[in-house]
Amino acid sequence: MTQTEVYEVVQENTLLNASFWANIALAGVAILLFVYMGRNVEDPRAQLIWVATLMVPLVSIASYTGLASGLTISFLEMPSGHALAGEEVLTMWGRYLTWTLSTPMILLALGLLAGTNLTKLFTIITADIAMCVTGLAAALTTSSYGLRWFWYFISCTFFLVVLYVLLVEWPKDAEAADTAEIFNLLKILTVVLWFGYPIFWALGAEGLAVLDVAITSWAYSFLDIGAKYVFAFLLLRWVAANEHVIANQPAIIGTGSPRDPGTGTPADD
Ligand code: RET
Repeated sequence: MTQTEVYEVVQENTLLNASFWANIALAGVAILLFVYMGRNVEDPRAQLIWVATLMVPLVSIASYTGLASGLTISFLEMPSGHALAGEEVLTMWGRYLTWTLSTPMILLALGLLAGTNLTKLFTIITADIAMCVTGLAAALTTSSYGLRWFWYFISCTFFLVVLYVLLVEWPKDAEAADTAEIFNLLKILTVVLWFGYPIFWALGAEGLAVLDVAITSWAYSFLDIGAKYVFAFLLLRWVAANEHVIANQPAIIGTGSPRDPGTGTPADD
């Protein structure tokens, strides 16, 4: 199918098309709102949280425009064993690709809030990118049904690493950083909503094909609204009001802040 043909299919499926445009509109509003909310943030670390959060709707606009234009959607023939074997199934692979960019931003913002160290941040972000890329591989594999699920399994394994840092490591850090209350709220929101993605993948046309493509797309769009916009709004509102708490955390790497170790008074000897 050519891109124009895919575009026409999207145009004809009103429910699917609406799920894309609703998210484009929402991302536009979110960008303006988040710029406004962070306009007075001055501490470099708090600013980094703000920039990372702002990247989420920016990536989202690109992601949904790719889908709405038919650029990042393909019709793939499912292998034997799949419920729709031999049929061309609409695959929104652009979603998995853009999650590779948006989810690390969410985790960077959360990690900075929790007062993470560089090792944990690196671990969770690499595992998260690997989760998205292997999820993309699961969606694009057409040679073998078993291998589609094997990719899915690999992706879930990376997801477990993400969950471990989120649920075990960062709560301890957040306690020490005095950000436990807001961190725990955002952690629960994130964990609950992120679980929805592999569930809808498994139930949607790419997995067991229990749910129709447009329903799955709306499900992802709703999850996106909570995991991105509600998350980002709560985080930015807190950061704007509690900048000093973030500013007092030790730097992970040089942030340009005068409080960085090494820029203070040299020790007497
Ligand atoms: C896939 C399928 C393979 C198994 C797993 C998945 C997890 C996806 C997640 C996505 C989160 C996306 C967000 C996007 C916001 O922009 C790739 C669906 C584990 C957790 C939060």
